[in-house]
Amino acid sequence: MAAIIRAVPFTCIRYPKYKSAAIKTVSNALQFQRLESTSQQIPKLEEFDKPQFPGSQSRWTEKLEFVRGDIYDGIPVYRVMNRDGNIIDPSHDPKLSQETITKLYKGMTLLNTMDRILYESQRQGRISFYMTSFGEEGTHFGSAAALDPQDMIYGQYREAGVLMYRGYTLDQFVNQCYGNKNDIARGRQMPVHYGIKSLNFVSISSPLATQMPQAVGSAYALKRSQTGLCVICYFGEGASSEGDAHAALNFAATLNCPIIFFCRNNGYAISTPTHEQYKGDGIAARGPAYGIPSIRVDGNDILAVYNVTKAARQLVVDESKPVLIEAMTYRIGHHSTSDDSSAYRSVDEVRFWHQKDHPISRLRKYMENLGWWDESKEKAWKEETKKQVMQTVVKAEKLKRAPIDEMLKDVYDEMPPHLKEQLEAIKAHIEQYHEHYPVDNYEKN
Ligand SMILES: Cc1ncc(C[n+]2csc(CCOP(=O)(O)OP(=O)(O)O)c2C)c(N)n1
Ligand SMILES: [Mg+2]
Repeated sequence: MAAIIRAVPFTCIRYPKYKSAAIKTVSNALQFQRLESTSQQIPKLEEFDKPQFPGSQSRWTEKLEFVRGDIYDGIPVYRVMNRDGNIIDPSHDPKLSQETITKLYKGMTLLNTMDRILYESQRQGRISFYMTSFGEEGTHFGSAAALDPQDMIYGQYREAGVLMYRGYTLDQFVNQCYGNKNDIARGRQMPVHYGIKSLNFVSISSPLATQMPQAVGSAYALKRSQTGLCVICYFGEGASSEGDAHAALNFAATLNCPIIFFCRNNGYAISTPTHEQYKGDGIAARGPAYGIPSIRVDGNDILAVYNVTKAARQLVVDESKPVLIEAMTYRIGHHSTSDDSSAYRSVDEVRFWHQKDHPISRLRKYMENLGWWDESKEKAWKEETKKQVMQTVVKAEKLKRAPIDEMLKDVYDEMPPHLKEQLEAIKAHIEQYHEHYPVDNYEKN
C-alpha cells in the first residue's frame, strides 16, 4: 500500500500520460483502506513495472530490434481537392465565399505576374537580385488566409504571397526591390528582403533558419502576454537541416510556445534535391520526436492548406503549444536569379508540375466548376495585373535612391561616434571623387 502511494507522484511527474490512471489507482487504494472488509482488489504492482529512466515514456521489451526509418509508409498528405479542382470529401470543403476565393485567386495570379516582371527586370540589369515563388502560391495564400492579421509572421524569403495577402502593396514590393527612397528599408536590404512592422511581418534575413529561434522567442513573449495570438514561422525543407531548426523546434516544444512551424517542402535546396538532403520521412516525421503535433499537406491544394493552418492555429492558441506543418509543393522557378536549374533537373520534371499539378490552375478549375470564373475573366484579369505591375515598375524606376546619409542610420537608436566618423569619411570621399559615383541618383540630404 505504502509502496503504491509513494510510486504515484513519482510516476505522475515524469509521465503525465499515466497521471489519470495513477490518480485513479490512488483513490482506489484509499477507498480500499476505508472499505477493508469489502472484496475490492488491490491494484497489481506490475502496473508500475515500467522503465523509470528520466526522459523515456516507453515500456520494456525482450526483443533485440533496431527501430528503422521504414517502419511505416510515411505520413499521408492531407488534401481536399483533386487535381481537377473537385472536392473529394464535401465535409472538408471550407466553403469559403465567392468573394474570398476570388481574392485568393487574384492574389495568387497577381503574385505570379509580379514575379515574371521583376524576374525580367533583374535579367535586364534594372535590379540586382530576385526570387520567384512560381508553384508555391497555394502555400502562401492558403496559410495567410487562415491567420489572424495580428499574428506575427517570420518568413524565410520565398513567402511574398503571405505579405501580399496581408496588404503589402505592389508599390511597396517594387520599391523594395528597386531600393529607392520610398523603400521602407531605404535601400539597405537586398531585394525580396521585405519587412513591415504595421503588417506584423518581421524583416527577412538570408542566413538560413535564423528566423526560427527568433520566432520561438516571439511566441514565448506572446504566451506570456496572453494575447491569444500566435506566431507563424515559414522555412524551407533545406533550412530544416540547420542546427537552428533543431533549437527552435525543441525550445518551442519544451516551453509550450504558440507557434506554427510552416515548412515549404518544394523539393530542392538550391541544387540539392530532397533525397540528398535527408533520409527520413520528410520534415513532418521529425515533429513527434520533438513532441510536436505534426501534419503533412498538399501545398498545391489551397483549400487543404487553409484547413490545416486554421486547425493548427486553433490548437496552437487553445493549448499553447507548437504545431508543425509540412506543405508539399514544387519550386517551378530557378532558386533565384543567381541560379540556372537546368544544370541539375530536367525540363520534363519542371513541366510536369507546371502543367499537371499547379496550385493556380487547380483553384481556377475549382472556380470554373462553380461558375465563378471563365476564360474572359481570366484574360481581362491577366491584362489588368500586367498593367498594374508595369505601371508600378515605371514609377519606381523614376524615383531616386535615399540620401547617402541614410546608409548608416537605424542600426542604433543614436548613431555612435565610430559610425559618425565613418559617415563623414564616406561623404568626404564622395565629394572628392564625385565624378566616379552616380551621385545624381541619390536624393540630397
Ligand atoms: C546558413 C546558410 N547556409 C547557406 C545559405 C545559402 N542558401 C541560400 S538559400 C539555400 C537553400 C535553401 O533551401 P530551402 O530551405 O529548401 O528553401 P527554398 O529556397 O527551397 O525555398 C541555401 C543553401 C544561406 N543563405 N544560409
Ligand atoms: Mg526547398
